[in-house]
Amino acid sequence: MNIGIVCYPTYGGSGIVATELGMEMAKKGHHVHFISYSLPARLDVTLANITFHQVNIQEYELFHYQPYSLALSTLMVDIAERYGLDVIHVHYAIPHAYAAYIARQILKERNIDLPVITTLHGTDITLVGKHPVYKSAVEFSINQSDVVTTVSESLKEETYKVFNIRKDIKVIPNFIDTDLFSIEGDCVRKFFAESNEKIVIHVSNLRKVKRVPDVIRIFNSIQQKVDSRLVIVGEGPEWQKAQNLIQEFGIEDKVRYVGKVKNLYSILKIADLFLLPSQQESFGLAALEAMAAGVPVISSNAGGIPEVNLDNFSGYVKPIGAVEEMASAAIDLLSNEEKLKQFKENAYRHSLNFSLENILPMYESLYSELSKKEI
Ligand code: GMT
Repeated sequence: MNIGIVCYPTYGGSGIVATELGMEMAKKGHHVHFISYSLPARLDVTLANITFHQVNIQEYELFHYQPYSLALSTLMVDIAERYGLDVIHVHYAIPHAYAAYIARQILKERNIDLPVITTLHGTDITLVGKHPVYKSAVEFSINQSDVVTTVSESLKEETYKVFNIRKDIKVIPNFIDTDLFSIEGDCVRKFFAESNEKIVIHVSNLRKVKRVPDVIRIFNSIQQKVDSRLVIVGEGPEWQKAQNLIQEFGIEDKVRYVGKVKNLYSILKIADLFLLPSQQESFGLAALEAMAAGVPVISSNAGGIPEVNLDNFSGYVKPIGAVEEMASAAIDLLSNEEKLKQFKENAYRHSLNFSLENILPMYESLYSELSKKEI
């Protein structure tokens, strides 16, 4: 099959899921065409059957905002014609689903049928998509997609609540390549903490929805009771605010900021606990990655997180903003070696439910149904 995948190239979860999905399909012998404004962060272009197509924007002084959707639709049309795409799968509705609708209409005039799958990832519904400036166009393009999927039950419910959707939405949870996370990373542990110290970790794009100041507050309480260090991975606008709090608490020597990392797996492997106190989270891919590395999670109960992190099993799930509750759950877990060992094992075991082998066939059968081709 010839599959088109449209995604954001950044470190955000939607781009990561799209990239991993495309690379797996390529490994199975399908030709996968990635379309984005720059090379997706985790895309390995040295793999066979993968082509990357960059959306090029022509700058013109008349435009205050360059028309990205137009350039994207045009590129989709070109690629569909040139490579005979069987299906196009867009990740994140804005503006990808809208651009796919236009591309499809153009192709129809040329007697080409291009089925469209739209996967909704979270903020394209819960934060950006429902805003009145986008709502009608987002609702329209979701309804025009041949198949719509969400990454959690919670996001599906939210989509029906926010928009007038006339289609069945299919839930296909996010997945991970569990083999990647099974590598040993203990050798780097000594660069992050003393042997008697526990390592607490947070990985995100440090945006407001992640409640990064809560991460610092929770850790501040933890380090008063448990010898520990905090490792922060990622880049984003809330880092400055977090730094101010770190200084205010006087815990600079206990917090290590590493920015974006290539080898996330090996850093996750050295951690004892993952913090995800988000305001909104349709799924929480970062938590799942931690669990696959055998790291329990203390999280909020936002959106789809409770479908990933099981309360009192793979970690603890507390109300959004309940910093002290999260801190005492963390202290309890980190102070009890037996329990911590059990929760690490539970986290890993539960992550296997979201393995590539379990989830990929769901996408494969969608592609096959829509293109009327055997996979
Ligand atoms: O906000 C982010 O973390 C990035 C965002 C994205 O679209 O890239 O993540 C969303 O999609 C991820 C992959 O499906 C989910 O794991 C995240 O929970 C979701 N983020 C939010 O809903 C805030």
